[in-house]
Amino acid sequence: MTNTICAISTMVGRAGLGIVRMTGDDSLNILQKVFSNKKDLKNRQMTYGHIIDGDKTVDEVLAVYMEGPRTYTCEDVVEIYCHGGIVAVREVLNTLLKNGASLAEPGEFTKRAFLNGRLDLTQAEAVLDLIDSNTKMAYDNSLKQLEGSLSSKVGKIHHDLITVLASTITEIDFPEDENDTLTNEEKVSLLREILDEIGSLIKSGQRGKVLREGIKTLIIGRPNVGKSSLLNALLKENRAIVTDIPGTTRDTIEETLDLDGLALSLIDTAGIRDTEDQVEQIGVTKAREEISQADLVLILLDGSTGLNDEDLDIIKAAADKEKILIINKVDLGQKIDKDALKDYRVLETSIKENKGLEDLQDLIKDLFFDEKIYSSSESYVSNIRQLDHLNKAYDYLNSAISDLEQNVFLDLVEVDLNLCIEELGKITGQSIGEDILDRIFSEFCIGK
Ligand SMILES: Nc1nc2c(ncn2[C@@H]2O[C@H](COP(=O)(O)OP(=O)(O)OP(=O)(O)O)[C@@H](O)[C@H]2O)c(=O)[nH]1
Ligand SMILES: [Mg+2]
Repeated sequence: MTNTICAISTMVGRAGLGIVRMTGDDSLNILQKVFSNKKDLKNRQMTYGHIIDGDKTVDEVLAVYMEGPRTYTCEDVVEIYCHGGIVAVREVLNTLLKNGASLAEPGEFTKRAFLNGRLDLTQAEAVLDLIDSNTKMAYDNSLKQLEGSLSSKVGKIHHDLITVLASTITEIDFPEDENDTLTNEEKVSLLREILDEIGSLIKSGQRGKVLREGIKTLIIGRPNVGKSSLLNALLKENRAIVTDIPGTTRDTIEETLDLDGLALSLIDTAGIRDTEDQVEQIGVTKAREEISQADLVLILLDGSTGLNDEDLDIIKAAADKEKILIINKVDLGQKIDKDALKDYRVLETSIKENKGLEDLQDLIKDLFFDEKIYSSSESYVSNIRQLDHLNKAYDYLNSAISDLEQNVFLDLVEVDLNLCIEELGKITGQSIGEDILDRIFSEFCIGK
């Protein structure tokens, strides 16, 4: 017997419809208690009626009952399509709670799908990514992962490792029996292939991070160089206040831009200078701190005034960062000696006259985005948890290979291979603890 849980699965707010969902052994029974038209209910068929609480009508709805195991959770599922807004959905939910269902935890529906074997962990995580995606490309990647592209890759690696492990164990247990086992050289060459595959999955993680989280792009520079103007021009809206008074922006402003499927998380900052103004000073400190977190730093310079020490100081602060130097206000003349900046990527713009912005966007795309790679059918490792297990698996495998090459005890090789296999199992969820599972699913929204 599983307990029966329920939740609102749609956004609570002004909307035409809302969906309340329930899963567990008692789902049908509870629906029958609260549904006016229970006699017409049939498996997998939408039925019209009212949700009732005693003699009170709660809402006019469509309800469907789906018998497990061919459902999202593999258990019996009920969905009630009621009116949207904030009242109807809550009232329907309350009625279910009153009649024996309990409130679902975040991600509990998907967790049940995982525990009942319908999804593995990479697929369950893909559900979360799918909901969270804010560009089409991130969405497509999640969809591939949901269909099992990452699981099947990891599964193949897992399978190949077991072959080597089995041969190693046979060799340990029956040292005289040489026919059935792989030679050391054969093992090393197989394991090297597997190591390469894990390595390329790890590399895909960098791209996956960009897809999932976007590129954190910091706009930084002296006061009044046009940082907020750049933010507005890229977003094509007047998001930040622009004036000719230096020190206009005092706090950081963050907005997302979809650059042909690549999410840029743009951050406009307070112009960097020494200032007596306390509020502005906090903004300046914050701007400097943001540099360490950024994936890309756009440093704005004022072409009409030339370079000064403050500019050089800002460039230095972003020394180890991917960056683009933007000489702005070239409509007022260009006094910066570009030779002094020859080590950097430099662009000229006039935000006022809308010049150079296309070039800037193209350059960013070139830097982060290899269209051939992204549009291929490959899927990417998209989260830190998966990447962490892959890195550990890589290290264990590396050490197994060097043990084999140095002809040390096979028992040590066996240990490393086992540890490597265990790490891979954690990616798909075969070998993972309850506490970790709880943590993963707690990131979900309620009702999924
Ligand atoms: N002529 C000219 N003026 C520009 C250009 N870009 C921005 N400006 C003007 O420069 C002034 C400052 O622009 P902002 O975008 O507020 O500058 P900021 O870097 O955000 O300034 P702070 O927030 O004070 O650090 C405004 O009057 C803009 O209209 C440009 O390309 N050419
Ligand atoms: Mg500003």
